[in-house]
Amino acid sequence: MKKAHRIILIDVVDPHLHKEDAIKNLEELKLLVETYKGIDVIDIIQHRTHPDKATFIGSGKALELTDIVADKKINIVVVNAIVNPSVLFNLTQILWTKNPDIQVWDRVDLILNIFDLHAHTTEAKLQIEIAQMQHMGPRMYGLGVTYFSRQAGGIGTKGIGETNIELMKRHWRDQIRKKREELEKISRQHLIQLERRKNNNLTSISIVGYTNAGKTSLFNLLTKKKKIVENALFVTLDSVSGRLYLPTIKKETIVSDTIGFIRDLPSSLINSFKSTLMESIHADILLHVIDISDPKMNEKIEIVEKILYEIRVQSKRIIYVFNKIDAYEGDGKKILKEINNKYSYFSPQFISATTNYGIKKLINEIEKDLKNVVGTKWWTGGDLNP
Ligand SMILES: Nc1nc2c(ncn2[C@@H]2O[C@H](COP(=O)(O)OP(=O)(O)OP(=O)(O)O)[C@@H](O)[C@H]2O)c(=O)[nH]1
Ligand SMILES: [Mg+2]
Repeated sequence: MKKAHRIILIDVVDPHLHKEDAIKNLEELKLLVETYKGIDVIDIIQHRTHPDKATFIGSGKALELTDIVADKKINIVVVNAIVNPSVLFNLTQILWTKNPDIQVWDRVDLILNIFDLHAHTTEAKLQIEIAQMQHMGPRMYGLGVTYFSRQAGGIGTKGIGETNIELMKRHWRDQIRKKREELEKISRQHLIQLERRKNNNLTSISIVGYTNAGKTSLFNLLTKKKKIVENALFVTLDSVSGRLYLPTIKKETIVSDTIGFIRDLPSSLINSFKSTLMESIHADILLHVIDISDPKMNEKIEIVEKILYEIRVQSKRIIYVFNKIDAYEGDGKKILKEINNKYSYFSPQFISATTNYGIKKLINEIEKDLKNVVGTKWWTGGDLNP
């Protein structure tokens, strides 16, 4: 059996951040890490500090970390932030003395590694590879410089290292270009397929939302499929489609489920997932699934809205679907009123994908909205199997 990774989590908290929020952030980090099987969390450090330019956690903590890495035989250090590659490089170099195989990950590395575990299609795999190469690149050159100049006897013989670094960079760039070309081919196919659907007057709806909101559970209900549902983050990575029969108009529409969103996703990462997100970008209607039982609901709604804006969704209609209503513990009437006031533009729907509550009403809303969005042409023709 493969040996488990021994990992330490470092959560660096802005001293101005409220203590409760800091604890919640840490919980999300723990959830993220737990998704990654084969990892033992050996230690967690939550450090309140302003980020240090060189090491992020500060030189004192970095030294402390060196001892922990040695004592507890740690092989992965995860920093819960998105940091400059030079910082990760510096930390790796400091910890190298105790464990030459040490890996220092930031939040993006962690998310990418989780993505890697769940990616099934060639498209998703390629997107992750490219994102990983882009994210790791600068660190690799940095470590390369150190490695080669060490080999060459250190200071004064930098020239040899530099030549090698140039070679490495060129090789790296070529690799990324090749992968991009492969991905572009697949993306073009994907786009052609979407165009064909439109030409056949086929409508589509896409399920989006924060990770773990219950998107796949709703997808399964609507399409009668059996995709994996799990209480973990990023279970779904690819985009899958099914069909939903709309009873009053006696027609089918395509429903797709895709990757969930999370806070602090850098734009570069979102961009590299554009191919997978294509279904959502071009859908006639988006169902934004929200976990109403989550205390951080409002913040998560905002995060999803921001990402939808960043990927430039072209849907003319977004419906807010408040899920897990069965698990809501507060004053039900009050929250319903609040949501209806605040999000009236998005025709809030209240459902439970577990108990089926509200699904019929949601389908009614979808039918009504599709009619408005797509127009009457759609009702009169169209081949369902292009
Ligand atoms: N109580 C309750 N739990 C639900 C409901 N819908 C989904 N869940 C649970 O929420 C968890 C996440 O469900 P998924 O459908 O996998 O969520 P997702 O949004 O697809 O998650 P990712 O693909 O990981 O982003 C699972 O444990 C589900 O059983 C609901 O209506 N009520
Ligand atoms: Mg899912």
